[in-house]
Formats: sequence, C-alpha cells, structure tokens
Amino acid sequence: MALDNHSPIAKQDPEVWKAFVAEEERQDTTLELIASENHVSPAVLQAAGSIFTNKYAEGYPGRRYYGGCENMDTIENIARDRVKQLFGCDHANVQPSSGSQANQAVFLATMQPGSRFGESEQREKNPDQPVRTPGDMILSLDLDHGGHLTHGKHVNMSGKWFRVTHYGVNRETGRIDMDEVRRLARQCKPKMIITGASAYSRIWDWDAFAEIAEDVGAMLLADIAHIAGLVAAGEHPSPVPVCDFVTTTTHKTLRGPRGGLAMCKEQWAKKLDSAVFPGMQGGPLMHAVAAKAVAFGEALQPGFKDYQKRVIENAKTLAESLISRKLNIVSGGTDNHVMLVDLRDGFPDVTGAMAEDWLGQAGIVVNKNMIPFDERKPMETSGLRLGTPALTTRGLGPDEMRTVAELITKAIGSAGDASVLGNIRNDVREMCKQFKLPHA
Ligand code: DSN
Repeated sequence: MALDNHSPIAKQDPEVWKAFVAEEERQDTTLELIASENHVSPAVLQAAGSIFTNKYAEGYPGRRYYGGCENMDTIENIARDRVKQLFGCDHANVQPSSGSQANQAVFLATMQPGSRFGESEQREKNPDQPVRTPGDMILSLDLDHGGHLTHGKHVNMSGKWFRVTHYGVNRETGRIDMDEVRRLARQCKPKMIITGASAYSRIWDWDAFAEIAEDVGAMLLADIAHIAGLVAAGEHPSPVPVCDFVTTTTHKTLRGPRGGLAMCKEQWAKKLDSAVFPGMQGGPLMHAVAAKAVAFGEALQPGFKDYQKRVIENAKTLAESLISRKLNIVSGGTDNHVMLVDLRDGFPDVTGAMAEDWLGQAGIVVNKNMIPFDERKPMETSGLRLGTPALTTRGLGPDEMRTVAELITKAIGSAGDASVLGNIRNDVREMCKQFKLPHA
C-alpha cells in the first residue's frame, strides 16, 4: 500500500498530499529508534483508514445510543475477545482513545480528587460549611526516573487532582528498589500504586508490588504501554493476574493503531466501562477499534512471539554494542525493548538535545531523555532513549544492531560536523533500502 499519486487525497488536496509524500519518504529512509513507535501492517493501516470512521457508536455492544451499530458491535466484540485471549484478563475495554485516557478512566472509576474539584458538590450539600478534602494518594515511578506524565506529574490531571508520592530507581543500580517502595507505601498510604514506565529497561516484579499493595490496602495499576507486546507474547511476566487494573497503549510493542486499552478484574468491569463512557469519552473512534481488532488478531499469531523475541535480542545486542563503544546504559543494559543511554561519561559536553539533533541529521530518529538524577533540564537532558520495536519490524537483526551502534557513536562523536553526518546519512539510506517498511 505504498502511496498512490492518483489517490483521492493526491487529486483533491495537493497541499496536504505533499506532507504524505514527505512523511512516506522520511519513514522509508530513516532508522526509527524511538522506543514507543512502530510500523503497523498493511491490514492495520487499512482498518485505521476505513469506513468505520463514519459511524457514531456511543455505548457498548448490544447497548448503543445510535442505530446502525450492528457492525460496530461485531468489531468491538472481536477486539474485546481477542484482548481477553491475549492477556488472560477478566474484562477489557477497547474504547480509550489513548493510554492517557485509559489511565484517567481508571482514576475516575476508583479515586476521589482533591477539594478544588469536589468542593462545589460538597458546598451544594452544605452551603454553610465548605469542606476542603485532600485528593486520594498515588504512589508511582517518578517521571525523571523513567515514569510517565499521567502517573501523577504536577502538570498532568493526575498530579493536579490527586496527592502523589514517587518512588525512583537506586542511584547505583539504576533499578527500582522494592524495599524503598515498601517504605514509601507504608509512609504515604496510597489508594493506588502505579507500576509501569516509559523508560525503564528492567523486568517489573509484579508480585512484589502486589504484596506491598496488599500490605497497605492499596489498589494496583500496571500501565504496560511500553511492554504490552512483550507481555502478550509471554516474553515479560504478566501483571494481569495480580493487578486490579492494567492499561496500555496499542501502538508501541503491541504494534497496533494509535490508541488505548484498559483491562480489569471482573469486579471493576462496570465501573471501568462507565468511566470510559460516559465518564471520559463520547463516541469511540471505531476505525481505531477496528484497527485494534486486526492488530490483536496479528498478536495472536505464532509469528508475534518470534517478533517479540527478536525485539529483545536486538535491544540486548544494541545495548552491548553501545557499551563496548564506551556509552553507558542506565542499569547496565536491558531486559526488554528499550534502553537509556547516559552520555555523561563518554561525551560529557554533549547533551541529549544535541545528540538527538545530530542523529536526526544522520537519519537516525531518537528522543532525548532525562536520566535518573539528571542535572540537566528536560529540554537538554544527559540521556537518549533508544528502542528496537520499529527496526525489528523492518527486519533488522543483531548484525545490523552492531552497525547501528557504530553509526550512533560516530554521529554523537561528530560534534555536529555536517560532512560526517552526511556520510552516516548515506549509510542509513542504503540500510533502509535493504529493509523495507511493512506497507511498502
Ligand atoms: N509518549 C510515550 C513515550 O514516548 O513513551 C508515552 O506516552
């Protein structure tokens, strides 16, 4: 399904079409190492751009607020059943438009916000006595240590509505210290403990978190957005048996369309569904739900397990090759698809922002990232986050990972020299010609 210059958009809207052509060229000729991105199959792409975008389907299968939803019901039921089969969960809601909304729905289903938001209701009940209540407490991984914005950062709704305590990683090991998590949990008495990260390269000990949650009477949420594909394929332990809720995006290692998904134990099913709709969202994006159904079908095929194994093998090879070239990796390596490069020892004068820019000029797409205990600002950073899901989809293997490590190190060491970066860009173009995008 490569771009067709006779397609309706090309004919009708050349201005927009130009961006399609440029983006196709960009994706085709660059190496995508952003850990949260991937390349979907032609079938998922087709579903995401399909006629299901024409339809309102507020409600759930069998209980809609619009006529004409029989095919919506089919699609949504298939998607939900496939999630249950993939993850072994009691209940799945495939309507969240993003991982962020999946998390918000869990909060809406379970937590009480602070007084700024509850106050008007309380004042109505008792006008003479406005009451200020603190919001419920969240315990989650600090964003600066690899956590996620929606896990209680002060600029996010989760941080504005609830009180938050963060655990971090140990300064020496770069790993989560479960004794510290237990100490903090006993101290702050959270209503919800959140596990999951956007930049953590080690295995999560779900059982230890579950034991701490039980000890302090907290609910447990695992946001597995990054590792969902690994979990679905059995290549990372699953949090589903021990968590009240599990949320994820569908477009990272899971290799589906951009979107969200929320799972829970049966006792929370009704509350979760009501929180997604009508609590958070109106009409679900049914073209996205259709694409999710197709992607979940792909994830149930035996080839998906093989793909996830290769994602991990590639990440380990890339991390080892970078370490052998004197680039530190936080925690010393990776167990999954992602790694955080700490630039401080090898390239003390190079910030993550500079490295991102130079690598971009060389056709290697990455994102700057704070490393734990980073002294630089978020727009500068001392780190880079790299991931292998997209390159693995393209078919690159361990040999190519060694070459990619060499190119990355050369680009970071170039000090921005345009001719060095231009040469690397040519090597990247050659590599991309050998490893085609899935829809090409
Ligand atoms: N923005 C995503 C990531 O890049 O990890 C998380 O939402």
